[in-house]
Amino acid sequence: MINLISQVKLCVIKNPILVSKSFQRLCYSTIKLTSDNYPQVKRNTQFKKLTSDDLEYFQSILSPQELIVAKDRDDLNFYNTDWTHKYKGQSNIVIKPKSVEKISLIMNYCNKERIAVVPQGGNTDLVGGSVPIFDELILSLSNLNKIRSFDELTGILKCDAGAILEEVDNYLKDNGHLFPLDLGAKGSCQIGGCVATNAGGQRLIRYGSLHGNVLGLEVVLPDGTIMDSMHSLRKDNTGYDLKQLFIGSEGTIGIITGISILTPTNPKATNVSFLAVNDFKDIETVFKKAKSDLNEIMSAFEFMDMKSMKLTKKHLGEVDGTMSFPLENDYPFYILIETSGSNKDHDDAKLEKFLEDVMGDGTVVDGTMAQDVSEIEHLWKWREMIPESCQSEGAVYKYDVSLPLSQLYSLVELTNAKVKKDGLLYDAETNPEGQVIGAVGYGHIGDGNLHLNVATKEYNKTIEKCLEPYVYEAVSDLKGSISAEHGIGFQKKKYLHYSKSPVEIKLMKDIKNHFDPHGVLNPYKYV
Ligand code: FAD
Ligand code: 2HG
Ligand code: ZN
Repeated sequence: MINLISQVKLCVIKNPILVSKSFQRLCYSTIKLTSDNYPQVKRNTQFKKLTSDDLEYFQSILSPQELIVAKDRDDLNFYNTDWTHKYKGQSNIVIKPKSVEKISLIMNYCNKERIAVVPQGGNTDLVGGSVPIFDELILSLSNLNKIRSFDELTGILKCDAGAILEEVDNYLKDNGHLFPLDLGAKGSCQIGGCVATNAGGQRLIRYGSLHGNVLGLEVVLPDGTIMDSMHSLRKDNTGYDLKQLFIGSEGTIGIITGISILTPTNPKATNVSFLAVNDFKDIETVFKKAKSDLNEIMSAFEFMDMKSMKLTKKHLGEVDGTMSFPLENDYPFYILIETSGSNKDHDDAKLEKFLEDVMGDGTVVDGTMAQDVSEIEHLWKWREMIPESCQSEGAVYKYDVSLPLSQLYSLVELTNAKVKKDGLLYDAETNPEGQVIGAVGYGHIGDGNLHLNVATKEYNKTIEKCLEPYVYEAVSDLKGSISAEHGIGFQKKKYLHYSKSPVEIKLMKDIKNHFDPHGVLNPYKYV
């Protein structure tokens, strides 16, 4: 048999670096307050402003490590500012309880006193959901971070909400398993935050969504009641499946404190290939064939466009000049395919045949395959660093949408045309004043999920008005969803109707009012 991989151009990957920690930038002073940027959103006057009595109460139950009170305006910048530096609140207090009971006491008190609370995990949210809008108290889960139990036979893991995804994944790998969710923010995001946003990520195509994998939750309700539903049952048809309501509720109806989740065994063999195609239509062809030929071993199918890779090349070059691009030339589109299975020879043979076919018929015009773990990480890095790279020029407007596959990329083209028509697209010669670098597209093709990122030099109202509601209308016209995985948060609250009917929105409001009649949990967001 011919060695088919030798037909694929293999690049030498030098000095791979691992950046799994989320990107943290330090220039907080230039970020505008959300309340100044969105003056139409008013502080709810029913909410109490914190008094010294409130502080005394918190001090009576919390140790100094569990309570941060700002002495200076900038002390809580990290907690007040979102990952994209688009939203900035003005909270003066962060509470980091070490036990579920303390969270319960705090919520009971805040509910009675009408103190608004924002639950916060790793603060990697991309829709302005994890930071206060005004002076809401920040309740961080980061001190509640233990693995509670793991059963190797069933693969059921129970952990605290504040456990960091990457740490949990490493723990599971040491025990022959892995977390059924993987995403670029794994070094910072928490399991509770992922469940609260129903995060999707790169493994969804293989392991399904958290709605399927989470077996039970422990939740502190807004009045402090603890709902202990930490089941280990794969099958349980006794009435309404209450946990589902909290998965994706973005901290609006309860604080998730514990998670019981089914984890798969860690595949023994993993392969990653990085391919290039000339047309978006070719991605569809490759995907269709991968579904059929790689079938049960396919664990990720991601795409990136040329512009997203150019921004990443520039950013990675600036961050670490040693990161070589996997291919020698530029192409309009790239695909990253990961396979994972239990028999390396079998998987290699399948992948080799697949690559031979798609390169042989000219659908794939260039490609490379990782040869070891560090090369796998290197190839993934070119995908995972895109979100960070897209804002390296200053700012980014992020849209995370579900669309029918055949129309997925048209949204990127429409958006570029719109910013150009509005005179906002930067061009060194014809429009040097333009503030928009460009709209780029990448995402989880296997899930019909496009990430449209509009890279800009700054956040400003002219750009925002050009993009919104334009993008949401276009998504609605294409029968898509305005949020595939990042959620609603503050950014999309007023646009929910593009994806939900009036009846659905009314039911969502009823649910919110049922759990949180005083609206103290994560106000000004979601519904
Ligand atoms: P936070 O950002 O702190 O909070 C998120 C929301 O959940 C907020 O509304 C907050 O109030 C609420 N919340 C947090 N913890 C709790 C809790 N314990 N109980 C109740 N409510 C809570 N998302 C994807 O779906 N797929 C991806 O591939 C993906 N990749 C990303 C890559 C990068 C580089 C970044 C920065 C983000 C990415 N995200 C992705 C966004 C994603 O939503 C988060 O990374 C993750 O799900 C949020 O976890 P967190 O702990 O940081 O939560
Ligand atoms: C990803 O898939 C994340 O990389 C982030 O969901 C996407 O930043 C984005 O828009
Ligand atoms: Zn994503």
